Amino acid sequence: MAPAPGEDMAEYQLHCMKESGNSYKVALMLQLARCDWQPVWVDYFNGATRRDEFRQEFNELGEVPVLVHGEKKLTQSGAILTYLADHLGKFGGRDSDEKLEVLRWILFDNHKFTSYYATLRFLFGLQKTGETPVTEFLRARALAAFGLVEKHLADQDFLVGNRLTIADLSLVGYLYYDEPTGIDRRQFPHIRAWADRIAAQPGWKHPHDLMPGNPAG
Ligand SMILES: N[C@@H](CCC(=O)N[C@@H](CS)C(=O)NCC(=O)O)C(=O)O
Repeated sequence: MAPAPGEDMAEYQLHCMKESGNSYKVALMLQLARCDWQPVWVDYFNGATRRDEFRQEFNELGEVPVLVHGEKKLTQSGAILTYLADHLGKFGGRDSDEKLEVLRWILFDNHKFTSYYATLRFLFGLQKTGETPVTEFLRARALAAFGLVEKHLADQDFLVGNRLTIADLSLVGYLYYDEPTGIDRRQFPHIRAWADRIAAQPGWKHPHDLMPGNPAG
């Protein structure tokens, strides 16, 4: 919930909900960087992001996450993570080559890793559509993307530069949720070890412990 007028506001407000791995990417960044931030719950499942007021006030694209930082309203988790890495001087690339490498992984994540996997989880795990040609297609695409990341992580602890960056925070966004997807993640031991490595970072929290769900339960 947004703070009432006059109530103390944190430096950053993250419009989000606990089911959203895209929001979690930003929540985890704020958490690991020990920022002064607060979540603001968005009633996504009752269509809040589709309403004109949300689109006019927060995001013309009709999506969470939205990060409010003073006068700035930022959207797209990859853009927000890049802004925070630059602003905070944390978890970004150390030079222009690393920055490009981080961007490359974030683009891959948004196009092929999160996008297929999160849509599969939404349909199969949350909406419980059962198996359909769409879920089969998404699973095949997600498995291909997982395979590429598994190979990359076979001989390195993190995606870029052997240290935690916003590329890791972006790709790992959906990997702590338990809803069924029909993908057995035990097939991907390097991805599992990498997600555990991120979960071992000081201050790490599960998405459900960082962001609110429906207060009505
Ligand atoms: N590429 C975007 C994806 C954001 C996104 O898809 N957000 C979902 C929730 S996880 C959403 O708000 N969807 C609303 C809709 O599609 O109507 C990002 O990384 O921020």
